[in-house]
Amino acid sequence: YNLWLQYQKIESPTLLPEYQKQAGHIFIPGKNATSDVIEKELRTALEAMLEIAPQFTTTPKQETTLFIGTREQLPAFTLKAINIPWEKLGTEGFSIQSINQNSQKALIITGNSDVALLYGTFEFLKLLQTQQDISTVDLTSIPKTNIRVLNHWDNPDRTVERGYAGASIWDWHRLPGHVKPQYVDYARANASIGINGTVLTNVNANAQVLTPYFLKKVATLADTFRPYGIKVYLTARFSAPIEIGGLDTADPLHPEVQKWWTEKVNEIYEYVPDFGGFLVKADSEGQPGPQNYDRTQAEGANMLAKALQPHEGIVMWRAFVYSNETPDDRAKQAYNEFKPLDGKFEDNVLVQVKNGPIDFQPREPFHPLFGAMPETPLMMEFQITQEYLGQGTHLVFLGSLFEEVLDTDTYAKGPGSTVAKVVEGSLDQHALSGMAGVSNIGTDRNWTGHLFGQANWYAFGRLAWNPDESAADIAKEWLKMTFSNDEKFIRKGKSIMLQSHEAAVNYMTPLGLHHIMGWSHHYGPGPWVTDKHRDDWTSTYYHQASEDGIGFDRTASGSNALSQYAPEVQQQYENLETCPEKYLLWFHHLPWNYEMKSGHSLWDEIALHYQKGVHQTEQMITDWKSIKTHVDDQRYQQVLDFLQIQHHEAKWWRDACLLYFQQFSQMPLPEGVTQPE
Ligand code: GCW
Repeated sequence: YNLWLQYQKIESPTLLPEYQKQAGHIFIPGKNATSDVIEKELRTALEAMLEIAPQFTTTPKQETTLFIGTREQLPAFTLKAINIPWEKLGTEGFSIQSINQNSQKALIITGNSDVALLYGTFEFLKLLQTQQDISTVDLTSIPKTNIRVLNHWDNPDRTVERGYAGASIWDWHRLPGHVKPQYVDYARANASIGINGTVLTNVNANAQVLTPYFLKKVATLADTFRPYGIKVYLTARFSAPIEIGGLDTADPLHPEVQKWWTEKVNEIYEYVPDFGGFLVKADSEGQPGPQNYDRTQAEGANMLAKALQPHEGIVMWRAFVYSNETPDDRAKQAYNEFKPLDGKFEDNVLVQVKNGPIDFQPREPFHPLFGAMPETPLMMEFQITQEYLGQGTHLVFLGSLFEEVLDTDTYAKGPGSTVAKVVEGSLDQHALSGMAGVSNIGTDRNWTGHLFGQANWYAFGRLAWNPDESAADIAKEWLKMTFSNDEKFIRKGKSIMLQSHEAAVNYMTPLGLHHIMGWSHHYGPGPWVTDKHRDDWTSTYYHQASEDGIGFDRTASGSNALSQYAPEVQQQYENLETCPEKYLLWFHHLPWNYEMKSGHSLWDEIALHYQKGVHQTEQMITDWKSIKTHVDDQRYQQVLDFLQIQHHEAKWWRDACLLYFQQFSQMPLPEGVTQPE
């Protein structure tokens, strides 16, 4: 339940006294909700980790060893001793510096706002949790994106779309009367990793969430989160003026509709004075949108943006727009819809783009919109909940997936134009920038269903703050804070986490295969589905397996989705010599006997990847068993059970996919691959 804020007792005989000394007397001059929160967190953490009850003071004393204040609050002698890039810190960045003071060490945590101090405090606690040397700290941390939000796909009836961790944590029925302690812990956890916003409602939710009945409840959540620097946002169903407003149109250019939204927004700000804004899914999977009125996505987004502008709210307009009726490759549709609109959005609109062009697959190449809309801030949308990645039972560390996407070069402005730079806004100098993560949180006691799902929430927050952070470092930090600082434990734990994503890709969708999961629920294999519902939802559509080979031709001879990327990327991916094999069947349709770099035939290589995935899950079990002594029984056993399920299901994936594809390849399984029973 305590996530990465376990605050375990520091056992080290050298560190403990040092930490105790440093954290014993704390100066916090602030007198507001956020400084109260800082004090409370320090009390809880220091008592647990150091077994001390720290003394707090609002005026500096001789014995003060830890100073937590803004530039205006810090005593002059500390200001003289530190060197802070105040301007650069902005409103959320912080510095922690150690200075010599009356022959003792003093630590200064500072920033330009109370929330920055809270972030700095969590960083300080992390230094203790991960047992760092604090005698010579000099660190500055500034978020590289300014909107770092969770997207809850939580419905008003408390079901969670694609949620695998119980019901929605928003207990609407008991709000606003009852504020669950869990809301506070949610805010603490998020603040500790720099998340500063939450979209409370599902992108598919109906307009009900904008009615006063709900807004009252939303206001209570906003009040609870505010001291932690977290703003609330809501999803806005495009047809709300009809559904709850009694109008007969939702046409964004209709004055009545504009007036309705303006009034609705004004009303929301009466409940929540610092409301963040709207997240919108329009013209996609049955959701209404501007297309219903022959208007563009920009016209739709701008109408809402204008209503929000007087309040400094923003619109996060999703680019997940496609139609199954369009015969064109689904991977191309969002780009075709949005690219021509670059530069046409109001300043307070961000276009929110999923990491890949289809839909949160175990692995996708980056979305071609990244780098293609220089005039528009593009937000990254990652999925933390594991819809296509084993849901509530598979251990898949998504830090690796996020890192892979962020590090990829779009070549939009020549080499080095990584997706991270697009998202940070640094490539095109945008004032707004952001990252959204589809939440994996629910009412399960451990929040995320699978214990290691916590690591994905954690990794998302850390990468939203700094998209250049390394997944390996994040995994290490998380393991230390969640379990133990023991070196062997960390080594093995890291090995489990860092190979887990590749393992899942191997046993689910190796070499660029995608969307071959069971229809609709997306759990388990289903490459055979011949679905009557929608052409593009049949799994056969995505893998295109037949006697002549396998893979989706997205080169010029096929759908030509490749033409949506910068020329450098195009050339690299269209050429079989240079196309990374991990994307091979995403872009190419190849014969079963096509010779891979390894010398194996394509068929053999596919089979060997499935087998490797199975082996990797076995290795994960062995590694986990080897660190049993470092984990309490309950957590140990849950993870072990799930790893065993995962191993079993990796075999299911391998056998199902190989038997299915073998009908077309007509080739025997290579040596080393287990024959399905
Ligand atoms: O992949 C699909 C999911 C839907 C989801 C949609 C989206 C919220 O299967 O459950 O709806 O993506 O991102 O809008």
